Amino acid sequence: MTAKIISGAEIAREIREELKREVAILGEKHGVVPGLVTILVGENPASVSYVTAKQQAAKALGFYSLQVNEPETISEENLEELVNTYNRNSLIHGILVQLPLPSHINESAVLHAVDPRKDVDGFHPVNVGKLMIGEADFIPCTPAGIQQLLLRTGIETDGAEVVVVGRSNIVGKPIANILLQKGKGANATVTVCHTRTRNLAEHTKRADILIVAAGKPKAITADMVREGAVVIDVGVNRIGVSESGKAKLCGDVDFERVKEKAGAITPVPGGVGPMTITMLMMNTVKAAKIAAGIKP
Ligand code: L34
Repeated sequence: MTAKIISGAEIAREIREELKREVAILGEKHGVVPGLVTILVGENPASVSYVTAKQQAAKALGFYSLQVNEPETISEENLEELVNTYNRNSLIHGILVQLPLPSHINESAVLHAVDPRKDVDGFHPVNVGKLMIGEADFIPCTPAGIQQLLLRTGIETDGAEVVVVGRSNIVGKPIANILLQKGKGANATVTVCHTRTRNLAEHTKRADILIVAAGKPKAITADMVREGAVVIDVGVNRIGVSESGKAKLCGDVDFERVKEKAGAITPVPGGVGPMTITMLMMNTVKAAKIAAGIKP
């Protein structure tokens, strides 16, 4: 079998068109302009590229958007004070602090400083807890993007065996939680595997839907995938630089071989990545609506 390629880039474009119309209506009918600030500490090239893409997307949708760059040496206290400035700024509905942060800064202390109502990343404990009980306002962007990919590709999750590889707070844990909730685009039987899982392949081979966020190139090979399975590759590994100077990327899945066996698969780039950015936009529109007392 040769897999259907699930184009995250294409689905992301579709959703952004929908959002663009929604933002226009918000402005005309309610005088509301969604506001997003993205805070970048240091100059990690991957982070620079992601934050730049987030700003471009925000501008293209007609948001009020601010990019704040801070040096690698900023103190935790000053970073938290900066976050507080935007907690108090009524033009800003969404605050994103790009991760990872330098090692001298306590990441969770900074994430906890974000007002949960402006937490468009869905990383604040209040929002993590709400997600767990099926009352989420803001679902973290990467897992939200994965759920949208499945929904919009018409992939049935109800009763499906989903196997997640990776247990990070950004991807593994939230996607597992999302897909086991009651409801549309969920209702799955979820297994979460990680670095201490005894026989990884034994689990992955059972999956109807295999979601890989291992952070390791080619962690999943063809022999680990069931014939016809849906494979979602969350990995974005930088494996060199092309002649044109652009970063060469690969996922966590051995794409060339797995695509001959899977029923559907997401590419890297052009799969989950663009969806992550789009879900940030969706969450920011939602935050703006909630702040204005409009039903989201
Ligand atoms: N706070 N930090 C916070 N929120 C997030 O949701 C993120 N993440 C992860 C890293 N740190 C974060 C992102 O934004 C990963 N991530 C992310 C965002 C976008 C893309 C990949 C990861 C993306 O657009 N990837 C493109 C390729 C981009 C390139 O060429 O570098 C793709 O097609 O996969």
